[in-house]
This record gives sequence, structure tokens and C-alpha cells, in this order.
Amino acid sequence: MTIGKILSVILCLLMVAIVFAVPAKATNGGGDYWTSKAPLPPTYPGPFRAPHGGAAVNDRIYVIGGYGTYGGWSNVNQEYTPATDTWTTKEPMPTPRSGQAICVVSGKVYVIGGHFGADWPTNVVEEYDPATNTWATKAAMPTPRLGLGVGVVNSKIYAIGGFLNYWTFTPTAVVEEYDPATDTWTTRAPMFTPRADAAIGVVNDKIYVIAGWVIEEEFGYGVGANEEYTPPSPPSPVATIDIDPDTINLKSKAKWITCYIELPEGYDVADVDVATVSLEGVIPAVTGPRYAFVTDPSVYITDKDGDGILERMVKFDAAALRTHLNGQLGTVTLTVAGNLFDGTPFEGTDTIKVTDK
Ligand SMILES: [Ca+2]
Ligand SMILES: [Ca+2]
Repeated sequence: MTIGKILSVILCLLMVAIVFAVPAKATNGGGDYWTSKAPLPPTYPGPFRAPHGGAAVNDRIYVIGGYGTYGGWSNVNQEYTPATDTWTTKEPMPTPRSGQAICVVSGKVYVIGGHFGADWPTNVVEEYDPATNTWATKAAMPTPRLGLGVGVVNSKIYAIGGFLNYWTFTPTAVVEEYDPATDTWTTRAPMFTPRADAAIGVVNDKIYVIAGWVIEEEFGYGVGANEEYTPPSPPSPVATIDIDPDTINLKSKAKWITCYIELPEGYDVADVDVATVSLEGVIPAVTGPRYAFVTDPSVYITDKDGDGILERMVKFDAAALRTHLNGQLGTVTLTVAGNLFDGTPFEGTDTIKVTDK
């Protein structure tokens, strides 16, 4: 055999090996396909279980709890790493259960409600931190239930519907909001149709609850109801406003009033949309592009007061303010308001002294 023939035989064997080693792809020729990956490893009381949900964090997927094939509620927590197609068993959940809801907020996994007894819905809330592989018990949900759904909007969890009882399957329309930042629950507006196991999707900060099971006593059926939930708007950030100068003389010929806007933690003053900023709701911020304080971020993003929090500097027409003050003297509170580019409104006030001499 020549080297070339040996190489082609090796290549052939390699291709055969690849064909048999790579899991089958299922495709319909449209460029999309399915690939078989490492299956969920069996666990007691396995061999397999119905996990009732998983959650993805930092390129890993967590499959937690559920109901075993041969019965029994599971507390197993298994981590799947797509990059390596491998499963790792992690610290188990404190409360074994199925029918629970799972979601992620700020890199932590929340497992909410479910049941772990024949007639026993639970309100337990447990938080898993993948970074430390530890669990923490959080404030219990007000209404114990199983088969509930969850949607996450503005870092708050909305626990929606479910069954109040495992035997009569009494469906509920209850909506309860959990804020992981404060570990508190708030009861919200119920949906129209009591149900469990609904399909839930979040689009543009609205939660869609679609279909589900409605089972009363021994009479059971599904519904197709599609209901849109609008969660409460997050509170507007209160801006810290510093108007400069601190004293305004109504007889002055000064051209500009300067304003420094600081926003609370979690907001970025670079997101302030200057075209929406106004003083007293009537005097617009100057947006003329001939001014460096309008066009140059190194001029309009500053930390003038040196507190480590950046300010968005804007200027207003001083003559317009003098006219607006209409002879009012003494201490005057002025309001500066506007929007961020994403539409989030902000507002703040500062007091100045007004003189006429
Ligand atoms: Ca000031
Ligand atoms: Ca500052």
C-alpha cells in the first residue's frame, strides 16, 4: 500500500467512527435540527423522574426536584453543562417536591411551592446559589399551591395560579409577587381564570398566561384562556439635583442655569435622554449641538461634587427661568424631570434663593 492509500483507509475508518460516535441528528432539511445529548442521570427514587422545570444560569442548566418513576418526591439537584455535555450532582434542595415552579433572578435559582405529600401543597421557597452550591430558605409564599407558574419582570417573581389541593385539584387565580431583594411577598391582582399548569411567557414586561388545567372535584378539563398581566411599574428613580448657581438674581443677565443630575444606584446618568429633560416642566434643557456641554460627554458627564457618583450636567435658559419665577422671591423649590432612553422617568428637586438686588 502506498502512503496515500493508507491515509485514505485511515480517513475512511475515521469517518465511519465519527458517523457512529456522533449522536444522531434529527433534521427536516430546513437548517434546524435536534441532537441527542447526555440524558439526565437516574437518581433515587428513579430511574427517572418528572422534574417539573429547570433553570439556566451562567451557561449551565439546573434540573431540580420532581416526582420519581416509582413514586416519591425528589430533592435532587442536577447541573448540566452544555459545553462538555456532562451532568454533575449538586447540593440537594432542602424540601423534596414536585409541581413546583422554578425561575432565576440575578443569578440565583428560586424553587417555589409544589407538593411533597399526597394531599399537601406547600408554600416553601428555597433559593439556590450556583456560585456557592448552597441553599437558603426564604420567606414562604402566602398561598400554598402546586402546578403554579412563574414570570419574572423587573427582578420580581410573579407566582401565578396553581392547584390548592392535590386530591380535589381546586384551581386558584391568585397572583403573588416575590421580591428577592427584600425577601417579601405582596398579593397582586388575581387573573380571570383559575387554573394550573398554564403556559407562561414574558414579553415586554407583560406576563402571558395561556391555557392550563381547570379541575374541580371529579370533573376535569383544560381551558384555552389567554390573559395578559401588567405588573406594577417600578417606582421612578428619585434624582439628586444640584442647581447652580444657588442664588438667582432676577435682575441678572446670566445666560444659563446649570443643573447636575445624579441617579440612584442601578441607574446610569449616561442613559439620560437630554431631549426629555425639563425644569419646572416647562423649560427644556438646551440641546443645541453648537455647545460642547451638549455634544461632549467629557463635559456633560462629571463628578463635580466629588462623591464618586457621576452627574449628567444640563443647562437651561436663565431668562426663561427668570420669567417663569414671575417676581417670586426667597426660597424656591425647583423640579427637574426627564426620562432615560428606555423611557424610565426620573425626577428630583433642589432649592434656590431668588433675589432682585
Ligand atoms: Ca445648588
Ligand atoms: Ca457626584
